[in-house]
Amino acid sequence: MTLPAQASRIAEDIRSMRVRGARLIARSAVEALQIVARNSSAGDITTFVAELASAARFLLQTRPTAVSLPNGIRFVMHRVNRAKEGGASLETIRATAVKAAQEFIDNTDTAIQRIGEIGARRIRDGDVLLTHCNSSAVISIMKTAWNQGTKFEVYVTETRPRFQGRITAKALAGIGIPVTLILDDAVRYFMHDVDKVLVGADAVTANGALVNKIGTSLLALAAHEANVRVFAAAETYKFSPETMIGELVTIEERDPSEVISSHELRPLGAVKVRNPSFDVTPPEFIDLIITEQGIMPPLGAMLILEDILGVITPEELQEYQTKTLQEQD
Ligand code: RUB
Repeated sequence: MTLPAQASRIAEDIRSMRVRGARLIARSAVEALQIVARNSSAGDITTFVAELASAARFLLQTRPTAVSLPNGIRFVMHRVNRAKEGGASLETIRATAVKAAQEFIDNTDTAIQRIGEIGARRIRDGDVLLTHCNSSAVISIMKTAWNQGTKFEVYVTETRPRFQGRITAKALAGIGIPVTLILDDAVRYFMHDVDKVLVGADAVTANGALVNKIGTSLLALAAHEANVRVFAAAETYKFSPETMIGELVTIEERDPSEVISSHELRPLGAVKVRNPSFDVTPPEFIDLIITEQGIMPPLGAMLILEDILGVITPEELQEYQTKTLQEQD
């Protein structure tokens, strides 16, 4: 199956990181699915649903770590399959797909707005904050607090190898927030100045561990040592249902050339380069997770997942997961 040009451009943008950050990745993938549903010329329900499922599989392969992506795709496909099983017509199923996609997309906006409002209450006048990489949820919190008149400053790590910290620094400085850009390696050096660490999330696991940009766990370790609180901002669609049954979140490993060019590497001799893009911060190193439903300790992750899935036992989840995979085949 060939994707409509606009949808395959979105997939390529995600793969090449022109579109990045867990929220935008999910939102864009769901938008691509919406385009496929709108443009499909399938003449029957089976072909239509197979086209959507095939596009879903293609989009799922673009980036492996952001759990928001499969969750967004599931959000649409579940509704499509439910409509199909309920005997709906082709046009009703198409409308269901388009509407579900729009609902998810709208939700990505309302969720970070809400996270901004909830998280802003945790920032006090005079705070020194530290963040890593580039998270729209974190920026939403800082922007909301700043617009409410809270005065604070922010250390931003540059976030090697792709320097997303510069995007964050620019966004915050653009609002007027005092920003200091620091080396990733300097977090422990500066940690004694910091009141709170605030980071985003690519995934939250059932036990409350946080998957985020490589270096987050080191930063959390330094914060733990210095008794500095660590907050993670994560919409509930970043919580991973698979981790309820012991699956691990896949950590994306990107091209070594992001770390060092082959031209610079050659003179070093037989040197291997590794470039994992994310790491896992254990729940013990996270104080609170800020979601659009409220603030909770990491161990509350299970409640969010139970709420999302409407399932409690691992057996039920296993059944859910098998069904989901079948639905996408
Ligand atoms: C981005 C990153 C962000 C999370 C959360 O990594 O790790 O902290 O995705 O972002 P990459 P948001 O640049 O490799 O995609 O809050 O915008 O969803």
